[in-house]
Amino acid sequence: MTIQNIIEVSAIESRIKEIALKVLDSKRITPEEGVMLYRDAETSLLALLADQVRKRKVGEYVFYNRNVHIEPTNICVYDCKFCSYSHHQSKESWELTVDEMAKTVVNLGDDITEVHIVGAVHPGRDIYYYADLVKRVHEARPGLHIKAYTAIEIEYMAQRSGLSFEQGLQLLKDSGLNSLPGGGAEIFDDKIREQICGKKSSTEAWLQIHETAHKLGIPTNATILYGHVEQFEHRIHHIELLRNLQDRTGGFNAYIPLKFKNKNNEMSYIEEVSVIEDLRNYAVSRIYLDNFAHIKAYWPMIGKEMAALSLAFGVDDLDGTINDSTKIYSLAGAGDQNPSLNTDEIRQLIIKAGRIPAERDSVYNILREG
Ligand code: V47
Ligand code: SF4
Repeated sequence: MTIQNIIEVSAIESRIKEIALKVLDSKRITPEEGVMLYRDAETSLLALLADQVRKRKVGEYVFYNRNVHIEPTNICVYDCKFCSYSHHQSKESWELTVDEMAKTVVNLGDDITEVHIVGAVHPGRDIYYYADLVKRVHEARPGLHIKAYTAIEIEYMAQRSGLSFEQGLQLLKDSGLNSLPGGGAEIFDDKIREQICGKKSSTEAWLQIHETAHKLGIPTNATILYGHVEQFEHRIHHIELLRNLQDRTGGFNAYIPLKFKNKNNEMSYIEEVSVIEDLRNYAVSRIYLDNFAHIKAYWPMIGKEMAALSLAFGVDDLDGTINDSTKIYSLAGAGDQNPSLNTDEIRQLIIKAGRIPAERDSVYNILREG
């Protein structure tokens, strides 16, 4: 090592130390500092800092809920390069009828508290179709929380029906919709977005739909699709926009990093990032998003072992006990091909990690502790 190298290394170490002290002192870090953490911080330090932030937010609780996923169709007007799910890739088209979906809900066990409805963007369906679906689900099980439709689906259905985002969201809310999932955010940098999903909604539209939802009293989640062609700067830019919006509205419940999976899609030539990178990404997200209450690990995507590990890197929420209907990830090569964990298995996983299981409803009220 040259003297120049030694001076540079020690300058980086002292900057990282300054950032760490800021985090421990509950101070907000800047985008530049976020990038430095991604690039230069030791993994053990990231774990320690993320754990501190997590403790301040939720203590020792790890949340889970009882939910099911319904995917209405895989027929899509878009053709995102990372997608293994739409009919363009799977070469098989399918769509469920409203009757079929309502029947699924009628047959659910009494313990299920949430239904998550997300699918592809069907060219033939307008907002009245989707409002009717929500209404039928609500009528079938009035107590069930309906988390439905990504901003991408909402943009298309509202525009197709000649409604503004606000009018469309209000119609869905009046029909029984309770919250929006976080999908479709992908990556907010315009150039990378153009590269991986050029035709679909812009960053601006995604943020506008979530801001409008918050204004109407509809809470939402946020995601990122990471681990493909983006750089650390793009991930920070993404969470910076989310942090700014959350400062204005407070309407986000949880942030869910989604790791790019490379099977059966047009981006299969890209190698998936390592599990260490996944853990580092959870940690930096937890540290950076100081105004988000929850960081969620989507275990059907990363597998049960990784989900357990993620709890040491800032994660406090394991998505619910999902039935086997989630095709978005199994088709893209996710570890758990039949993603189902019963509540006892989830609770055991949390207890083994030294934390307190907390069954929650969809807005994080605790229904059962321990
Ligand atoms: O937006 C698609 C992602 C998302 C791939 O809000 C892929 O609680 C990885 O948003 N590799 C939809 N990811 C799912 C989603 C979600 C999931 C769980 C919980 C919540 C919530 C929301 O799935 C898409 C896209 O980013 N996705 N293909 C792939 N190959
Ligand atoms: Fe369609 Fe969603 Fe797949 Fe894009 S990611 S092609 S919008 S189903």
